[in-house]
Amino acid sequence: MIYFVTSNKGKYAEAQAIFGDLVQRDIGYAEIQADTLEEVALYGMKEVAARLDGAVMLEDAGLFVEALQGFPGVYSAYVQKTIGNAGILRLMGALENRSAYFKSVVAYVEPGMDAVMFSGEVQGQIGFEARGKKGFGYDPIFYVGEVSLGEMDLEKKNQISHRAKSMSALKKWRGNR
Ligand code: ITT
Repeated sequence: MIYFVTSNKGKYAEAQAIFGDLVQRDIGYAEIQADTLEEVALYGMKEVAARLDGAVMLEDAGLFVEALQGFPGVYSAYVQKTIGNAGILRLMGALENRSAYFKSVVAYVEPGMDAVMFSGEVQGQIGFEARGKKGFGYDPIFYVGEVSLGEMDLEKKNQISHRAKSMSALKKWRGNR
């Protein structure tokens, strides 16, 4: 059994489908202002590992838009809460370069060991409109091919997503020990 510290039910559902034995703990932790998801995840893990006894993981994710020089990146949660998907579509306007990627960094620790981290990315395009009600966050405006992540079932998203990649890498690492 692993504690997954997250406030995000969508993340939890996707991770649970991969691991099968996760327990969601919505206990909150400080997300520092840093340049990389790795720094945010590692710093958060220091706090969380001190508060929970057992195997613990947390994940920091972000959307990186090429034409916006990687924005919202490490600020993705704040931007989603403030301007949201409509705001990103407005910022993009009619820009031709719609390339973007999601990145997920998962940090994992057990008592007596240093934290390990695994990352995953999925390349896609910011659409011209939001489509679909599945998933969460930026899913409706992030397209892989003709389909937005908001239109994909969890199973389909888990075949290609940044999170599926980072978490499968962690799962494999645990299995190989
Ligand atoms: P926790 O930190 O509590 O785990 P959070 O939702 O704040 O939950 P992040 O900081 O990792 O998670 O996520 C940054 C933002 O990016 C947030 O607004 C998410 O909704 C969004 N996001 C993360 N993964 C996503 C995904 O797979 N699809 C769409 N949006 C995603």
